[in-house]
Amino acid sequence: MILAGVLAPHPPHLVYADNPPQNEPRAECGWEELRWGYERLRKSIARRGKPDVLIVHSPHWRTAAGHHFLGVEQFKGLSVDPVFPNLFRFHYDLTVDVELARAIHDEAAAVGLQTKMMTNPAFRVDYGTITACHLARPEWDIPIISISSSRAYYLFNNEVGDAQMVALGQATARAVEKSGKRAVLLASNSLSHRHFTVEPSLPEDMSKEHVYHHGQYLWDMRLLELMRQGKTRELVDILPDYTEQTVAETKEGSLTWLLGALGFPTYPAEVHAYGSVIGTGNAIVEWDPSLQRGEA
Ligand code: 2X7
Ligand code: FE2
Repeated sequence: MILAGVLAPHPPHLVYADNPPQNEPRAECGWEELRWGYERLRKSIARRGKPDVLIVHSPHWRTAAGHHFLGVEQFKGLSVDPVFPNLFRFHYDLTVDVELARAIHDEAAAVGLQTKMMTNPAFRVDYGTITACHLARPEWDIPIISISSSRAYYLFNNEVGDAQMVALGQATARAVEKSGKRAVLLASNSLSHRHFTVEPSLPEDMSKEHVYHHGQYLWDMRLLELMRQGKTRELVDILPDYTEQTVAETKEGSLTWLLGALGFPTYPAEVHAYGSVIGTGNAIVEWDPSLQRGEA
């Protein structure tokens, strides 16, 4: 079953400011609202017991053709953010639930999506995967599945991209149900994405952090309000325009995948936090499917 669905943004700044032993750079503080939001998320999920697997869709593993899945049981290495190598140099050692990854792959292929298992053991796992998984569960004590972002939005258009991601989400949900495992789904994308092009000399200087543009802030609030009201079909209807107007990271498809997997929730989502990182909009939002099932 899907234990929780989460919009789990991945600015490396949040890991940097948390100072985990795996990350080389050290920070004084920073982006507390978002980091405390992740704390609230972790507590909320913990109340439902230990998940069996985290399934993440990442905007920073970009594959030229189709949807790819990590397909090796263990990955160990150093992940460096190419734009912020001063903030994120993270030593990871993670396990993958290859059996369930393959089951999602097969469900997706069966409905005509182009798919591939990634079986190169020397592959370097991207920071969108690592950051979202780390912030959702810093213990790294359960296996993960990572799904790449295809180029459908760019090669065709936002509507085609969203349609593919709904199908991929539905395939993910079918495979999870058949497996009997308790999965947490992480859509690793930020929201609005116009941002500053110059970093302050002290990256965690919060006197320099703010929303980049009021127009894109209003768009983010509109989206979050629809989530809070359980109007996710309406949300997906306006998503192509939202993505265009705010240069949003929803163009990588993670949020649409999540809503497809959750079957377009009509129950309210819990917004644990909203905050800006170098001007981008980031929200930590949780859907608890037991509300739909009437268990809560
Ligand atoms: O990848 C990101 C992001 N999505 C948002 C903010 C800052 C950095 O990296
Ligand atoms: Fe990003």
